[in-house]
Amino acid sequence: MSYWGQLMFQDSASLTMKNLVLYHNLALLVLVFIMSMVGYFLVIFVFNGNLMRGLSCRNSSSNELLESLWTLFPVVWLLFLAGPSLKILYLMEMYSSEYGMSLKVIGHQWYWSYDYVYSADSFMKGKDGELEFDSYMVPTSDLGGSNEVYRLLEVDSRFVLPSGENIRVLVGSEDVMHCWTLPSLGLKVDAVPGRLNMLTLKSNHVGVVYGQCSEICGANHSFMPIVGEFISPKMFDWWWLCQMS
Ligand SMILES: [Cu+2]
Repeated sequence: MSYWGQLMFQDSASLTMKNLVLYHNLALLVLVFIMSMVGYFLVIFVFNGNLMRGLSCRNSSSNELLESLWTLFPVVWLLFLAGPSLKILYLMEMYSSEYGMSLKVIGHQWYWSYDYVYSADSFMKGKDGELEFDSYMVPTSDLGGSNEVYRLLEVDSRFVLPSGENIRVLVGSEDVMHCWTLPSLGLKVDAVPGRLNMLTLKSNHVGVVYGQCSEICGANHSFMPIVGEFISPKMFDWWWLCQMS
């Protein structure tokens, strides 16, 4: 995470985030086009002496075709942006009926706790059990001088999930509102006390994802990072067996 890297999106690890990045680029393209056009006409009008004095406008007080066009033009652009936006929104909210497993995420002041819950006919059948742990931030003084670790982002226990599988995530809170956010997966879901928010998570890549609580939740709001590891399903089976034994 270099300085310049922080100005851009993280590399996407899920289809949702890939779509979001593409949509961002599309919207930016439209924005640049409109800004250039408006800027161009602004310069023309400011530096054209005749236009400023109203000399060339004298005989052109109305033009119905032009007026219709500049009314329709923004409508077309808005429709152009609305289409893909609604499609991504639909894809993000789409729930898959086939889950390999469920992960319950509970926000606390100021740490996260993870609880693995299995559905009966999951790919983890026969290895049922329960695993629950808390995930605290590692203080800077305990990080050491390594460049491999990120200050205020590392946690003592990461959640581990299989990549390429549909995972149901249930997010809740025990005290105040938190927000479970993983930018590289395009995920952001509020952790609200008294209710469970459900979402589908699927990482197409193997690797580590980082995130932070995104709801101002108290004094140590900045110190409750989220770190997860996505490993291959086979590796996950081994990991799970190690946790159970
Ligand atoms: Cu929080």
